Amino acid sequence: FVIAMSVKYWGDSASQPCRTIEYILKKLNIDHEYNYAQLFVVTRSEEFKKNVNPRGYIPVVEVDGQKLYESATQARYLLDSFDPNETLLPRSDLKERAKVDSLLDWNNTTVRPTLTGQLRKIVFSVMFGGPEPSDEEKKAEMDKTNALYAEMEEILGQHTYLANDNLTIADVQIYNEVVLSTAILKYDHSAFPNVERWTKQMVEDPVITELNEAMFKRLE
Ligand SMILES: N[C@@H](CCC(=O)N[C@@H](CS)C(=O)NCC(=O)O)C(=O)O
Repeated sequence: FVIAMSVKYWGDSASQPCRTIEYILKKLNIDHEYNYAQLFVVTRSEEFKKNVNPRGYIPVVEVDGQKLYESATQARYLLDSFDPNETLLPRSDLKERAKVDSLLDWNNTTVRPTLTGQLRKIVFSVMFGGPEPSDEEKKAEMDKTNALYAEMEEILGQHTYLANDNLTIADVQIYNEVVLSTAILKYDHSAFPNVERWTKQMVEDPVITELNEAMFKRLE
């Protein structure tokens, strides 16, 4: 099944979408060249923009000399190319595939803008000398986050994981947003028991635990 391909990766474990790609590289044991590209430092250098990604974002994956941008695209490409199983990302059953694709899209349109949006507004902007958010702004961000978790609670009431009863790459992608936001904001999920159950299931995967540890080390 596996065709010989040359794979290169640029990223940083502090980044949520990077951890999704690192998860795939580790889980499937994909031989690759690893390039540490420190978030906000290397990513903003002219050299990185010139040679790796003109948008200045990580993760970046290169396959046989072709650069791939956007973690959801990279995840699909790597799993479609290297995964002999169809659990993380269904391939032949298009209806099952659509469930996972839909969640990856939902991450880009909603989950990440909500959770990372909140972190930017409440924490990161201040760290970089931006304005302190007002109580009203903080409340608006928290309301959006609570509404998001309510939606996830509903989904996770229907099956064990987000797409179905197996862990898929959409769980990994969305979990990576949830774990960072929860750690920084000390968010309490107890009002959402299915979400809490799901976050506990996710850390039963040793690769998730390993990547969380790498993330926490970077955040120290
Ligand atoms: N939609 C993109 C998001 C990529 C992104 O936002 N990357 C952030 C890290 S999480 C980044 O590289 N930021 C670099 C910077 O701001 O200098 C994806 O899924 O790959």
